[in-house]
Amino acid sequence: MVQAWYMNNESYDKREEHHKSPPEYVSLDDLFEISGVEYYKINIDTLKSDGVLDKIKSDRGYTYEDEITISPDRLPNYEEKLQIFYSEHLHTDEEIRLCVEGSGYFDIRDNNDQWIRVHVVPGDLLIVPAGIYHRFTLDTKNFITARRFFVGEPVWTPYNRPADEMQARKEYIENLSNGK
Ligand code: KMT
Ligand code: NI
Repeated sequence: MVQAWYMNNESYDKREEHHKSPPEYVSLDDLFEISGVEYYKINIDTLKSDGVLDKIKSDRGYTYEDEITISPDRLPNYEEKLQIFYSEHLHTDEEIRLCVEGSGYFDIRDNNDQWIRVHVVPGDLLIVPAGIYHRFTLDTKNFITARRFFVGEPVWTPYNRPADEMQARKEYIENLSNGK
């Protein structure tokens, strides 16, 4: 099951949990309130027939879909890619990921600029809004397969922080303060 918690800010291996002491968990409702990150639970076994994913795709207009596996022996230029994924960045569009195998961490900046670590496992669909600062890493199991969705032709470009002057950033801040 997905879990989210505030990170300690220590610099040891990013693949570890980085819990605070004592741990400080964040509910999915609170996660949405303070960051705009949305979560859906998908049943991987019935995904083709139960219509849940299909409804999300049609409601939100996701027309593009592919799959990415991140592991030392499955992803070309693995080290370089992981470094890019883990550099704090934003996108001009939503980042939509459904974990279908393995696991990993999406780190999300909350409305006080604190890191929340979201541990995704199979069945977890995360929608990271345009303009939010975030990053991704594998956990100590070093393996994830995720489906990626997009509205129209995909643009995966990361804009590293600082990107405060970007329109997507400004709109994100505006939407968050309006509770959208
Ligand atoms: C990204 O953009 O951060 C990625 O595609 C990596 C995460 S997908 C499990
Ligand atoms: Ni990203």
